[in-house]
Amino acid sequence: MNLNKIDFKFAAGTSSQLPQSTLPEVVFSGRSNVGKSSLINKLCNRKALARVSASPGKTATINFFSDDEFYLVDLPGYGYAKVSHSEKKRWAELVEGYFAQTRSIALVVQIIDTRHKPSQQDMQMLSFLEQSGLPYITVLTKKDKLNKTQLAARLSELEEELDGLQHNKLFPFSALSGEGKDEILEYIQTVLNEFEN
Ligand SMILES: Nc1nc2c(ncn2[C@@H]2O[C@H](COP(=O)(O)OP(=O)(O)O)[C@@H](O)[C@H]2O)c(=O)[nH]1
Ligand SMILES: [Mg+2]
Repeated sequence: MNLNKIDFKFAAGTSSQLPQSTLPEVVFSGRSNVGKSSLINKLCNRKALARVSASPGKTATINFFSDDEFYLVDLPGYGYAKVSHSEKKRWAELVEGYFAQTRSIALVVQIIDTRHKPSQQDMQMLSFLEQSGLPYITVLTKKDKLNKTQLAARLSELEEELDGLQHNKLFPFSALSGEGKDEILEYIQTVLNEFEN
């Protein structure tokens, strides 16, 4: 994995536009505005590889980035209240279509805001991942918005909120300070190495 070489490759707006899965894929999923683009940019050391937006709900395509060794797959954020019914349907067709295809998914990075109880859609996504048997981790974003005591409290609450999700691995992260970045990158690298063999 050579993150300095990573570049945008293509965007799919419907599942029929999805490119064939020719390389291992690391997939990023989460609610709109959770910090997904900020995480991707930080991991890749780039300012605007994935656009960071203050107005959520704009990314409605699955975006593929690659260094020619693996794909970084950016799913459109869910849970944005202001999108139309037809847009929600398109979102569902696209994301369900992606996971229904035979793809080389090496890892799903599910992203949750450290501060908040996982939403119903977060929980749906996590149970889907659990049942599918896909390898996944959970990144907890915006940890800088909590002090040490609050963070410790949220982490213990999350253990209960995510109870039953046995394989869940939690990675607290801050896009501001970069805390958690090295651990996440190391995990992704290990998974990609194992996936190759
Ligand atoms: N304080 C703080 N703000 C963040 C962090 N990650 C994202 N944000 C902010 O949250 C907003 C949404 O971020 P973005 O990456 O566009 O979220 P996305 O919609 O999930 O891609 C932006 O204003 C970011 O600057 C973080 O770790 N800490
Ligand atoms: Mg985004």
